[in-house]
Amino acid sequence: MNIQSRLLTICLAAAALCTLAAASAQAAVVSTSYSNTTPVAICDLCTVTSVLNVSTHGRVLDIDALIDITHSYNNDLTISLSHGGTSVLLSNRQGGSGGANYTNTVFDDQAGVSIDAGWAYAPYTGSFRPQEALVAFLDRDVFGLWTLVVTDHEAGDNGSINRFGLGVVAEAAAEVPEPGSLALFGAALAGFTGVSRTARARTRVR
Ligand SMILES: [Ca+2]
Ligand SMILES: [Ca+2]
Repeated sequence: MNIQSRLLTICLAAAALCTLAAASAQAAVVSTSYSNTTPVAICDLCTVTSVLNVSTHGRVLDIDALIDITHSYNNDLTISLSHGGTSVLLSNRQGGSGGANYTNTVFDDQAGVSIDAGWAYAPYTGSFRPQEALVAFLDRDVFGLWTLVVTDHEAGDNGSINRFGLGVVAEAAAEVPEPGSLALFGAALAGFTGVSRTARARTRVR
C-alpha cells in the first residue's frame, strides 16, 4: 500500500482531521503553453532542431504542437516532434509544387483536416492533424526536452524556424503532504489507536 492509500485509509478512520491531506492528494489537471521564438536557420540539405525544456512533471492528457516556419519550398521538408525516445512525424514533404511556409500551423489530433489532405494548402495557417498521431505522447511525463526536428532534403531553397510551441494538458503529479500534515495524521492515528487501546483496557477490567 503506497503512502496515499495509507493516508486515505487513515482518513476513513478520522475523517474530520483529514480534509486538508485528502485535498492535497488529489491530482490537478492543468493546461500550459510553451514557446521557443529563437530563430533557427534551415540550410539546404541540413537537419536542424528547436528545443523546449519543460521543468514540471505531469502525465500528458493532450498535446498540440505549433510551428511557424519560413521556407520557400515546403516540399523540401520533413518535420517531426521528439520526446523521451518517441518521434512523431508531423509533416512529410508536403506543399506540392511551390507551396511555401508554415504560418502559425497547429498540429492537433482533433483537427478536422489532415496536413496531407489534397485540399490542405500552404501556408497551412490553422489546425491540422499530423501525419502520425500525437497520441503517441499520451500518458508520458511532460518533463524534459521536446525537440522539433526539421530536415531539408533538396538543394535550392532554404528558410527558418521562427517559432516552436506546445500546448499541453497534463495531470500534475499528486502532491506529497507537507510534514505538518503528516504530523497531524500521526497525531490523529496515535489518538485513534490510543482510544482503541483504552477501550480494550476498560473491557478487560470489566
Ligand atoms: Ca489536441
Ligand atoms: Ca532546400
